[in-house]
Amino acid sequence: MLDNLKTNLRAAIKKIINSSGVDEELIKELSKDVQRALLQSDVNVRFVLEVTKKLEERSLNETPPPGLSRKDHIVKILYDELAKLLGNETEFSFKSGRMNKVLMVGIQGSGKTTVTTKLAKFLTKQGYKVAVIGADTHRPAALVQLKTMCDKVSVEVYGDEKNKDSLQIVKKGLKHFENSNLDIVLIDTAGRHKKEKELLDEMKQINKVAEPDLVLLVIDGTIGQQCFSQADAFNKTVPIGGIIITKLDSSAKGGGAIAASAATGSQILYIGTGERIDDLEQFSPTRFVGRLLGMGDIKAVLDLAKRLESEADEVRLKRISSGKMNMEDFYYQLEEVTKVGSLRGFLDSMPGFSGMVKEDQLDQMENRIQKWRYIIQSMTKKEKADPDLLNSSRIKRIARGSGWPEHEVKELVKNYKNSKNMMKASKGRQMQSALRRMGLG
Ligand SMILES: Nc1nc2c(ncn2[C@@H]2O[C@H](COP(=O)(O)OP(=O)(O)O)[C@@H](O)[C@H]2O)c(=O)[nH]1
Ligand SMILES: [Mg+2]
Repeated sequence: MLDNLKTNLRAAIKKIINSSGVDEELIKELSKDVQRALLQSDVNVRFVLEVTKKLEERSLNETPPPGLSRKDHIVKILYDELAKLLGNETEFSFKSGRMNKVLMVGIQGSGKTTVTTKLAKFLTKQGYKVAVIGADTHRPAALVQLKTMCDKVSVEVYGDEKNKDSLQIVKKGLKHFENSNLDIVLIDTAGRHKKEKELLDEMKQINKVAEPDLVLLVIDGTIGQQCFSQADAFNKTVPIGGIIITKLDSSAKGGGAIAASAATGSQILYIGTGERIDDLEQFSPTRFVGRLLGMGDIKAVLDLAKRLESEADEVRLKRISSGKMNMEDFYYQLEEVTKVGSLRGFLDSMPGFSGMVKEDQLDQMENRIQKWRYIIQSMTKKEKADPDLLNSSRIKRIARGSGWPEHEVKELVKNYKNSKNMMKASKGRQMQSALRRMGLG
């Protein structure tokens, strides 16, 4: 699957790994290689440029965490940016204790019926009780195809060859399964329409009748970046809850298909990778990119990066607790607070903050942190490392840069100093226990 893309990306990485040193020229070359690889896989030009611009910028400007080589850091950046291109990392979860209705939509030949049977098996294996409704009334053989395949995995199919009214079939099918204690019912629909509008109209009606919990759009991956407009057209008619891209085994345009689908904002939930019933995979952007780049190489790098990040945290904590906190550390603490989201618990045990904040002031506090974030971001590296440099002319500049008045900058500096002094007085004990309680220390 996506063999060309895989080969080209890996070749690009190899060039970096085998180079004697990293310089701007090499990064530009990597960027060009990646561009070529993605374009050949039919990824939209705009996405390609976004990815490689980020890749160049970050590779040139970011300092790798101590201990991680510049080369490995660049590979990690490439991995990050590609994964970002392919969408978010969420999973759909079926509600327990009732029948979840899943409507399969897509144009004829996209692979709906095939995916329906694949999914029936996949979900059955996961322990769900699954059944299928065959509502493709346009193709006489459709029901036979569905029944033959579902029989093999002991999944019941409801259908009626003589009935040409797909809405009625859906209604009757849902009634038929009403008391069967099902977890999931998959509804396979038709796609044989001369005009796109007719298909979309029928989808709208079926959607109304079925009231599905999840609408899955099945798209043929061989159409590449055109997936975007197709998904968009469907999405305007029925709210698409997830996308399945098929035929990735036989498509050179798979990369483009995945990127374009992700760009619609809908989650890609599964991919089809062959004609056999087991050729279905749950989709995860990071796992997918990992495999694309050769997980063997990349996983070690990622593990190392993660470990180094946490080691860097330790060094920081030591610095904070010995009273040597700088503005960067202060910023880091603010970030941790918002990341973890338990502002209350954190503030209660932060010297310099506790007592200052009452319950009803929490919102205000969050606004203040946001403000401080902008202000700190307007400081130079030097100023962050040594906030004692902040004289009135620097404060004036920072105020202008951040868009906040000078007294706000001064307020931040005052709080920073308070926090630093108290941290020193308590030898960081309070800070550490707060972090530990949140599983950070
Ligand atoms: N190579 C390949 N072929 C597929 C895949 N999924 C479906 N097909 C083929 O695509 C054709 C149309 O599939 P079908 O399920 O009938 O599409 P529908 O009209 O949307 O129901 C069939 O010949 C399938 O075998 C896939 O992941 N890989
Ligand atoms: Mg079909």
